Amino acid sequence: MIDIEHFAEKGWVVIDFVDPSPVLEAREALQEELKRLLGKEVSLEEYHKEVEEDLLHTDIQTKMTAFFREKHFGKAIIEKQLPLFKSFMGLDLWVQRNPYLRMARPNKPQDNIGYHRDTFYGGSPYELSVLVPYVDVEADSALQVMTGSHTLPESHFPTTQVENPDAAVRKGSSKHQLGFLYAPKVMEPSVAKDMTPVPLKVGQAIAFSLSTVHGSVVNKGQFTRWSSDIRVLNAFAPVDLSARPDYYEPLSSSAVTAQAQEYFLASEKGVN
Ligand SMILES: O=C(O)CCC(=O)C(=O)O
Ligand SMILES: [Fe+2]
Repeated sequence: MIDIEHFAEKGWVVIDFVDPSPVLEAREALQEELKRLLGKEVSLEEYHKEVEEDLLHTDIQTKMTAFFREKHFGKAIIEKQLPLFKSFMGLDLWVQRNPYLRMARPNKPQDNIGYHRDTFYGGSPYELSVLVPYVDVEADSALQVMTGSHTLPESHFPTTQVENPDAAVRKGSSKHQLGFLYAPKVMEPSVAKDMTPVPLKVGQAIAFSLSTVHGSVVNKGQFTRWSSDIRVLNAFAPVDLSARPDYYEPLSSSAVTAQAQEYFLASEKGVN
């Protein structure tokens, strides 16, 4: 079960998956695809030793992301944990269609998007980010979160919007399409002291509200961090998705919702 009190108090919670098998399958498949792209066996953890150059790294991340999305690993992973998510956020759920695949090499700040709240960019606190690692992640490599930040108002966190100092991140560029922001809203440096790293093992995830401050500035560990953050939303949450109509796909329905949908589908078709 998800520790609901922990989430309520802190705005984030570590989840032990009830069925880690789809995570292990995704890990295996990523490993195989990486071997195919590099033409040799390189572990996910040691990837940075093989690919130091940024343009090549971005090209590989682009290809690995396309592969991850084609295989629908994100939905498969969340689907196998449905009992957990249903008790946490309801019976009628949607899951993100095209999650990002993040690859953060050690000592490469340019592989990270820094501290932020997704509410800065139009995300809703009704949306949950479920960050799933494909390698074991120790504290010095881990995503960091600010405990208790989830219920603080936007006015509590002043930001300065800048053009990304990384010239590879521009509107429409490859890195932009990988989830890097071309005009990030930069938080004050003082937030760093309130950030806590959350180590994770393969088969675990960290779930947090999109209003929780989170992020990472640089992977200070020894291994490349591979993860995907998969959004989950209650289908009836008051979130305006008109600007991103294809962002979510259906994941689960309550018994009554499923029958109501059949009724409306039949009515549309003019069946009587
Ligand atoms: O994995 C990361 O570095 C960032 C993830 C993130 O920003 C998110 O899940 O919203
Ligand atoms: Fe984020």
